[in-house]
Amino acid sequence: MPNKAQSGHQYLSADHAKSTETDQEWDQDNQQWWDWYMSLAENETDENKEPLIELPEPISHPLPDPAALVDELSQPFSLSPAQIESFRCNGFIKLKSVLSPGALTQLRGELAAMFEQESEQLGSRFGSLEMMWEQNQIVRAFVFSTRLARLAAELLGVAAVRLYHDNGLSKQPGCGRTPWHYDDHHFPIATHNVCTVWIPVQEIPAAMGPLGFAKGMDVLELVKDIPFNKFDTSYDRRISARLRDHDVEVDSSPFELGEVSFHHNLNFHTAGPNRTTTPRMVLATTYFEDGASVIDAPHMVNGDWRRFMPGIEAGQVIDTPLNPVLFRK
Ligand SMILES: O=C(O)CCC(=O)C(=O)O
Ligand SMILES: [Fe+2]
Repeated sequence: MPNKAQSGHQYLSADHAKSTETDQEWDQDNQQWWDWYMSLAENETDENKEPLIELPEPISHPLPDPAALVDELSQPFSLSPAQIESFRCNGFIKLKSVLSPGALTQLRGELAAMFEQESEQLGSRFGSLEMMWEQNQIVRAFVFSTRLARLAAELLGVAAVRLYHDNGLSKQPGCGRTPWHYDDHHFPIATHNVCTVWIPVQEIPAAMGPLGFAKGMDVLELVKDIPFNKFDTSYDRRISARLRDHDVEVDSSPFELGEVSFHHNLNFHTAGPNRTTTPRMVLATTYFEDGASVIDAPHMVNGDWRRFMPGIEAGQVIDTPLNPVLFRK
């Protein structure tokens, strides 16, 4: 049994477990990647003994009719110059009332049904499903939403964005923290014009583990000497300590229903544990600037990236049918 300080070992293949190197590509699936990755988060052992907070089922709002859903997902949501400036300066933005309660109730139903099939195996883990849009028309409508893709393009200040992948994330009741990280470490895309929209499909009170963002595009510079460690929680712990030592502000505020966040791939973020009885379900969709290529040397932290960009090799421009342009000015 690996000890706590070596928690990552048990999730790695024999090949990965035998050295501290991270340059070899990931050799398991995306769910296995998340199981490994979540083991790199430091958790309070005392907190985990407290009972979970009992929450009522999320409210079911009346579903929109299909035409209303299409309309909602395609209408522009207007951003002020101050909001764009805030995203570029802080590396993230939270926007309220981007999606209606009914549309989110509908999306929650679809995600819940997909996770339901897995829930026995999921227990208190961090469930991840991706490329759902290939199979589910409602998820596809959200992933292909021009309202959301336009927001991504306007925040990044680019003419066109493509899809990297969708990601259904269910932080199950009792699941621990998400380790501090920045997504440029995860995505093998050779540009900084990348962002992710994180769409909660129920309210996320503090006890359910909202995504928490470190403010400032300069945070990476502040922590870049801290080495990533694939076996233990040291990276997470040291980033946390560094942010504290430098009084970096962290926004871990709750999410209302209808509120979404966009985070840049250089933004450092984390999430608290889910100490409630309700799974914390979200849809996260990642966009990148049209014209970007795969990095020259993909590595284990890039996970199952070949599944998201089939047939494309290191260094090549990303233009597969699974990475369509979702918005062009
Ligand atoms: O949902 C979480 O806890 C983490 C999600 C995340 O890191 C992301 O969407 O970039
Ligand atoms: Fe992330």
